[in-house]
Amino acid sequence: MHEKLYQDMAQSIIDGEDELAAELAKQSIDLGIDPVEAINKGFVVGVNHVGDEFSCGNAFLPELVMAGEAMKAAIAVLEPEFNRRGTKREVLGRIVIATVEGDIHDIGKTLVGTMMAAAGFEVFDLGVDVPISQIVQKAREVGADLIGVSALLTTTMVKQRDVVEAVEDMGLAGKVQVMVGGAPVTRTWMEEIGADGYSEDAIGAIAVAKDLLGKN
Ligand code: B1M
Repeated sequence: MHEKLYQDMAQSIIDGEDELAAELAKQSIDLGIDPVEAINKGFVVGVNHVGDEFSCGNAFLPELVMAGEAMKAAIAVLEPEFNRRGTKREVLGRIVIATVEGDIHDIGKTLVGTMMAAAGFEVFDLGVDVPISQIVQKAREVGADLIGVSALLTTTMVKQRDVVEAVEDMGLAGKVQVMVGGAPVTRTWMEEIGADGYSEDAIGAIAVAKDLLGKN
């Protein structure tokens, strides 16, 4: 069901057509499709294709930029739908979320933040390319339970380790737990750097955060 729509969604990202991507996102809402399905079966297929072509040298930076913009346009349309479908009850916990210093990839991080907010977390999204000290200071300021750090580059993953160390250095260990994610990040990496939680996708991030806070 909806296979053609999912294919069109993927193609709109490959072609970098932001208006079309937004229109297809709207169509999916009108059809009652779960926004998570629309993203995973449609738009993400397209952006992964562009990423693969980029790594083989068949696509270049402008294509990557356009695919990113089209993804953002689609997610902007789907965002209110996450909130509408969310089951907001009591606040489950507070999370400061950011993409680490040196890294400007924001689509996955924003998606994780949006979905966690829809699931009942209070989310402080600091954006991209955020210095470690700023992340940890914000967590202290708002009394966060969790810090969530995203990294999309093998060269910026190491900054996640710096976050874990900064949490310890600032005396927040035991008070603030650190979750890591992003395309190159793995459970092994999480264990290696001593982080508390890892998820490969946004849905999983909600479950991990609930687990860490004993809210499952
Ligand atoms: Co970038 N880029 N990029 N890029 N880019 C990748 C990551 C790359 C894998 C492409 C490739 O070569 N195949 C490659 C990294 C290689 C590596 O390090 N191993 C790469 C590169 C090289 C670069 C540049 C260096 C290119 C250049 O300038 N020569 C440059 C870096 C700039 C910088 O950051 N300093 C760059 C730039 C860009 C754009 C700006 C053009 C654009 C980003 C636009 C934006 O974000 N506004 C872009 C894009 C679009 C990509 C790809 C194609 C797609 C990323 C994306 O948005 N995916 C990407 C290839 C790929 O990943 N397939 C690529 C969709 C998104 C929903 O998934 O972000 O993985 P993702 O998030 C997922 C999960 O990872 C997880 O949940 C999310 C939802 O399911 N998750 C978490 C994420 N954060 C989490 C946190 C959690 C838990 C789960 O807890 C806290």
